[in-house]
Amino acid sequence: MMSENRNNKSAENKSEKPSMNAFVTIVGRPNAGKSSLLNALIGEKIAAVSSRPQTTRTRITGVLTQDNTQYVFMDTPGIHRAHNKLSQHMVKAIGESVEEVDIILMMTDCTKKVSDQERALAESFSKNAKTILVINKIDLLQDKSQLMEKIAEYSSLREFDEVIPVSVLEKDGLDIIMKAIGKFAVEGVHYFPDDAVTDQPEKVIMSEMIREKALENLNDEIPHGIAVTVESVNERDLRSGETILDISAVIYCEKESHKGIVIGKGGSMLKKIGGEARAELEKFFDIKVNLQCWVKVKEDWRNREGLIRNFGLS
Ligand SMILES: Nc1nc2c(ncn2[C@@H]2O[C@H](COP(=O)(O)OP(=O)(O)OP(=O)(O)O)[C@@H](O)[C@H]2O)c(=O)[nH]1
Ligand SMILES: [Mg+2]
Repeated sequence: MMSENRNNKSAENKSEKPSMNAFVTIVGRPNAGKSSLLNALIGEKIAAVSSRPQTTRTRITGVLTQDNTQYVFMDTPGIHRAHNKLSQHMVKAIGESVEEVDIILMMTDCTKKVSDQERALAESFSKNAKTILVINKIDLLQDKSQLMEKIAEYSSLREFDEVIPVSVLEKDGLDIIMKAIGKFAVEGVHYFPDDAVTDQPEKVIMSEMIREKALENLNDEIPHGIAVTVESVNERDLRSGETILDISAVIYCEKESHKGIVIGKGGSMLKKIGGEARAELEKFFDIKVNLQCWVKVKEDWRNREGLIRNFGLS
């Protein structure tokens, strides 16, 4: 994984304690803040986050090694009713994620009522799993008595081992989550190098960063029909002695009429998306980036298995 090379995080603490691991699957309603939590816990932004529901499309693994324990977090798409073939793959990924895991972290949004999907999800957890209910976005609550109501409401979903109200945005309560997870860690090998943050291929991390910027900048029905692929990544030495990363990406949309919107007047929208993505890529990979984005149309790709597979979404 190249992101390891360009993004070295060295584990300094070698100890005599036994090797431990904790596998944590993060599930819950769309837009609850699951990917935000993943990023916050591992301290690196590897998962796309946006104000739009159904941002995450596949399972994303984040890794954090602290002392003798390796935490492996699996972020999943928000649970929803499948309405196209892509959705079916997303829902399947959630089902597979909760089948045989050690620790399930179910995330909810305290500004929302319990949904039927959340009920069904909570019932589908394996009996042996340790379950942690995380009630997110408490920064949005006006008064704390509402929080008690929410805790009672959500706790009725099932018997959770832990119930933790947090604000991921304000990094409030994250230490309590880590403490709870730490209690459920078991003796076992570290499946990832201790300096790894993810097993996502570098090109996938890049394309997700670009897609996130497209999601945030585009209005209406276009965002969910967007897919991004990174076609090439090349390092080039500049005369100044600096190295630059040339990245070529394609933003796919579903309709010819959407293409013009993604490009924008005089290329303004594409420039904005590309500029924001470049800034984030430079930060993550710690290298100067030259990003070229192209826009192409793949009619109705969310209902075409071959294309879904090509985009790495099945
Ligand atoms: N106010 C507030 N907003 C939050 C908090 N945590 C996350 N958000 C916002 O909620 C939105 C959704 O966050 P995501 O992390 O993408 O949510 P998700 O659960 O991964 O969503 P899907 O991938 O669509 O299932 C983003 O706009 C976040 O900035 C929080 O603690 N408080
Ligand atoms: Mg997400």
